[in-house]
Amino acid sequence: MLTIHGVTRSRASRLVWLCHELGLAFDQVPVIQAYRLARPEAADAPLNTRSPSFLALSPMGAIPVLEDDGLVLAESLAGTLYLARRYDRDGIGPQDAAEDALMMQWSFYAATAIEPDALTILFLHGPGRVQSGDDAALVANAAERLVRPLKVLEDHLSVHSHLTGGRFTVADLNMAEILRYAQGHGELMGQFPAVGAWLAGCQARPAFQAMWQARMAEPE
Ligand SMILES: N[C@@H](CCC(=O)N[C@@H](CS)C(=O)NCC(=O)O)C(=O)O
Repeated sequence: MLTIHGVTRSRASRLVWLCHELGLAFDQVPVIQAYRLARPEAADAPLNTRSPSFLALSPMGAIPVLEDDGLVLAESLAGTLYLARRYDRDGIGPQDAAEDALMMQWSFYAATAIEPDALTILFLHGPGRVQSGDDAALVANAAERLVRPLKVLEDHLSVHSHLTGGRFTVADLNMAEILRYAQGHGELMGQFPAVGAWLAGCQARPAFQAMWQARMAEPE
């Protein structure tokens, strides 16, 4: 049995979505981010990323952690790429080494060229958030830096239905979950209609919806 350590309101969403795509049953241990707790070290604090028992499993001290038959993976994208390869269904995983490389390429591009600035937008640009001048400048810089990778995606998705292989794969899932962080920036995303249409298609999938329902059911 697979175990996902981490609440769904975290990067664990990637693993939860993929397990639904692949039809995989999993246990979920609701480890929460320490920064969301007032006193994560308190004896009565819920299991969190600073809890000794969690740190014993993963010294990196972040969620999600995926466990499968003794294998422990503490990077979300290592987890999704592993699951797609090991338990492929409907070609969500790679069919050969070249596809494998392309799926890694898009996933690493998402994590390096997009995720840091997209997270800035998620944390500082949310609806109803009062923005100080400093925050507004950080968001503007992040949005400006995202134009280049989003243009790369826009050009690609204007001529391809998906990132690779002409079908929905783990590369689309990894990219979509990372791009979601910037989705609240309508002015930025509105410049890239092909990206918007592709993202809407990813998020319309029943497996995404199942993950989203679980995520919304968790306390904020
Ligand atoms: N690169 C890591 C990042 C993991 C990460 O930063 N996770 C956040 C939650 S989404 C976390 O656990 N933060 C709490 C903490 O660092 O204590 C991955 O993709 O798995």
